[in-house]
Formats: sequence, C-alpha cells, structure tokens
Amino acid sequence: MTASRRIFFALWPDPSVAQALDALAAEAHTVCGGRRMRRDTLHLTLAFLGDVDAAQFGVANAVADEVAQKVGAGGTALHIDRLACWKHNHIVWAGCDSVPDAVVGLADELAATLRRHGFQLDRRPFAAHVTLLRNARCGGELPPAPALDWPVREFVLAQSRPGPAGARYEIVGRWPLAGPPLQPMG
Ligand code: 2AM
Repeated sequence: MTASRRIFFALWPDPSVAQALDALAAEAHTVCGGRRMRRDTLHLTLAFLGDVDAAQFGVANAVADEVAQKVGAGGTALHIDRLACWKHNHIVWAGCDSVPDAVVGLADELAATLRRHGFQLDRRPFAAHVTLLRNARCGGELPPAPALDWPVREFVLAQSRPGPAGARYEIVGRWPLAGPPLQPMG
C-alpha cells in the first residue's frame, strides 16, 4: 500500500489571533454547543487536496513555490467580522464580510495551478471561513460579530492526522507572500 497523507493549503493565525478566535468559539459554544476546535488547529483553508501520495506531495510543494513567486506582493490582512452557523453541516464559523482580493486571488491561483498539475479539487467556490465548532445547533442568537484583524504574511501546507480527539494538524510547509519560499518541511 502506498503511504498517503491528507493535506490542504491554509492561512494559519498567529498565537494572538488564534487566542481571539478561540475565545469567540468559547462564547459561541455557550449558545450552540457542539465540539470546539482545538486552538492550535484553527485555520482558514485555501485549497483542500485530500489524500496524496509522495509524488503528489512533491508536486503540491512545487505548486506552492510557483504560486508564491507569482502572487508574492507583500502581505494583507483579514478583517474577521462575521460569526455564523451553517445549518447544512452544523458548523459555526468566523469569516469576513469582505474577503481581501489578495486572499481570493491566492486561493484562486492555488486552485488553478493545482488543477493544471492534475489535482481534482472540490468544484464549490472558495468560501473563506474558520471552523470554530462542529456538530453545533444553529438557531440560537450568536454572540455579537467580532472585530479582529488577522495579518496575513504567508500561506502554509498542512497535514491532517486523525486522532481519537479529532484531527490534529501539522504544518509541513510555509511560503511567505513576498520573496523566495522558505524551505518546505516534512
Ligand atoms: P471545514 O472546516 O469546513 O470542514 C481540513 O479538513 C480542512 O479542509 C478544514 O478546513 C475543512 O473544512 C477543509 N475541507 C475538508 N474537506 C474539504 C473539501 N472536500 N473541500 C474543501 N475543503 C475541505
């Protein structure tokens, strides 16, 4: 059997933003219940690749190098000002009323480049969100919308490892949004 890993590209908050998102999750949990995501797993997915083998993992890293060179025009910031619950999948999430063009452009460029290299991605349009709670009850009055600035200076490749207490994520590559890529790990 070929070893495979489940991977995705994402924006990862720095510890202070993760802490603020985690506090928001705690507040929402009092209304909606469900399962809180661990603070160190909070992220915003840019492109989900699913299970890949070693060769595809190498291609994914090469794609990231290519995209980072192409879009490398400095960082941006996400203004997290939405808290909502999706009824269809019982997820409480945080997001932005207006997603910066730089982030939409990065997600689109990753998707297009991955597809060009043979990856089959979800056809649904990019929906920028940070999952805070799973198995939540929608319908109650959510806490007030947050006002949280999330500086975005890089994107990452993350690997999901299933565990008894839910998936754990490990960052296996980082690409700054300006300049040459850092050395991928893993
Ligand atoms: P979710 O939080 O909305 O479930 C790791 O699983 C990350 O990839 C999560 O952010 C998850 O989104 C996202 N993800 C899982 N399956 C996906 C899919 N088929 N298409 C897009 N994103 C997916």
